Parts: sequence; structure tokens; C-alpha cells
Amino acid sequence: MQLKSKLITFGGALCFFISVKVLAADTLNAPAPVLPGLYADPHIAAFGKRFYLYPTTDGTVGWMSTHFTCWSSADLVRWKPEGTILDLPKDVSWGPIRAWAPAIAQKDNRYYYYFSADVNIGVAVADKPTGPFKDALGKPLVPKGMLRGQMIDPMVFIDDDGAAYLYFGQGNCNAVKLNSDMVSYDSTAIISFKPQGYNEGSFVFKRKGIYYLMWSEFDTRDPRYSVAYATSRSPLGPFTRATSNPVLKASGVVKGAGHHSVVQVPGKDEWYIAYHRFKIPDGNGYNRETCISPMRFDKDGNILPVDVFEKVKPVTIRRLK
Ligand code: FUB
Repeated sequence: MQLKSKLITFGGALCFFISVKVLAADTLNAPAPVLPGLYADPHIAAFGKRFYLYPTTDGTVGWMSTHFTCWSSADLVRWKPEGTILDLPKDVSWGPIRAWAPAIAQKDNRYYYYFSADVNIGVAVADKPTGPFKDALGKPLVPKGMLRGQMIDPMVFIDDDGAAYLYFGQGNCNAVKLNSDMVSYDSTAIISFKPQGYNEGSFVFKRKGIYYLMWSEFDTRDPRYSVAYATSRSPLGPFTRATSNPVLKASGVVKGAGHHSVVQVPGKDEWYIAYHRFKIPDGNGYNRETCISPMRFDKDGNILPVDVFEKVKPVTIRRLK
């Protein structure tokens, strides 16, 4: 063999071994999901000295689950099942299937659980974060077909002044201030907009006076499913898309990373992002699992890219005065 062709063969083999090694490292380094089994669209929150996760139950083609569960943790690493907190056929008269993408909010020692049911949005109320939750209205808070796109994926953000805002929708991002009862709003005040790339799964939080609107791009069955964000000085915008998007995306064996939520460790500038990815191995958009990774900011408040291979270390919530 000529020296040149030997070098080409050697180079090719080297590239092959390097790429196999990188993939193998990705496979080995993907952290285990935080919840056992198939759960998607995790909504994470901290109440008192515990963290809570409210996911969609996954594992059926067409996302046909009919019940919602809750999980709690003292450290973000070990999660305790709190059981079923809302069972659509039993607890909700108007939407028996497609139990999707819930969100939680707390006000005056009551817990408001916003959920998608058969492509409507409902709200249920409880005295504890673990329920049992009771349908507050006996009808949808946002009925199917009310606006363009699917009426799914609610998120409620409560501002420092106590005002609560509902964000929801697939296709468009819709937003409206909730009335003080947390279960009604002025429908003529709804604003609808579509940040570039927006598909679904909006989430809002505030840090150092800046409102962050985050969302998922692409379809949840697409391995490119990912999370982007925009910022504003007001909870209802206008929002300016960040230049460093997406901040959460597929990498190596991690595919379809999206539909997320964010939690701040109470009393600290320490943040975590909960999200789902295709189950590893052999998952897809109907077989997703829930993960948590640290989420950090640069000195200007930009969200830094999330490392989906970074393992969450135990976190403690210290008692706030
Ligand atoms: O889990 C069912 C649906 O898939 C959610 O409502 C969407 O956001 C997508 O994650």
C-alpha cells in the first residue's frame, strides 16, 4: 500500500474510533431521569421546604393518559410519589382524556392546579400541594377552540405585587392577567403573539427585574424539540427574543429535550430546569422521561446553554425568615 493511502486509511479509522468514543461517552454520561418511568412536561415548584413535580403521564400513542400525579423531594434528587392528584374520568366532568402539561400556583395557602384536558384548560384547587384537587369551575377555564391553536399547556406566573398571569397555547402564546380569585379573567384582555420559533409549553419567571418567557420549539415528537426564550420589563411583554437560543436542546443520546419549567432555590440565586427528553434508550415523542439540570445566567442575565449531561447534586432549601 502506498504511504498516502495508508495515511488515508489510518485517518479514517481514527475518525471512526473518535466518533464511537464520543457517542459512547454521551451514552454513558446521560444522567438517569429523576422520575422512574415515563413522565413528560414536568412543572417544578418549591413550597415550604420541599420541591414538587407535576408531570404528564406518558407512554401511550397520542398521549391518551387520563390522570395526573405529583412527586415531592427535599433535595431535587430523590423523589417521593405523592400519588394521583387528579383523575379526569372521576374528577372532571367535561374532559375525560388527554391529561396533559399541568402547572401549579400558590396563593393565600391555596394551591391552584392548571391542566390540559382534551385540549381544554381547566383549574382545580386544593389546600395542599399534593391535593386532592377539586375542579374549581365544573367547566373549562379556557375552552377548546376559543383561540387559534390548541388550548393546552397552561402556566401561571405570580408577580411580586401578587398579580397572577396565565400563559397558554400551542401555535400562539396567549397571555392574560387572572382575576384575584385565580380562576377567572377578562377574555377581552387576552393578548396573543408568536415569538419566532414558538410552538408550545410557555413558562415565565422573573429574575432581577427581568421577565423571562420561555417556550418549546418544533413538535414534541421531533428529536430537535428544544427550548428558547425572550425577555421583557413587563409580564405581558413585549418580549425580545434572546440571541443565544436555543438554551436547551438535543445533544448526543439526548433527543427531544423540551417542555420545561424552572425553579429557583428559595432564598438563593440558584436555578434548575426540569424538562423531558425521549426515553433513553428507545424513546420517542410518546415515550419521554423527566430530567433536571442546573440552569445558569451570565453577568448580563442571559441564560447560558443547559448541559443536559450535568448531573443534579442534592440541594437543600434553607428555612426562610
Ligand atoms: O404531553 C402532551 C403534549 O406534548 C403537551 O401538551 C405538549 O406541550 C407536548 O409536550
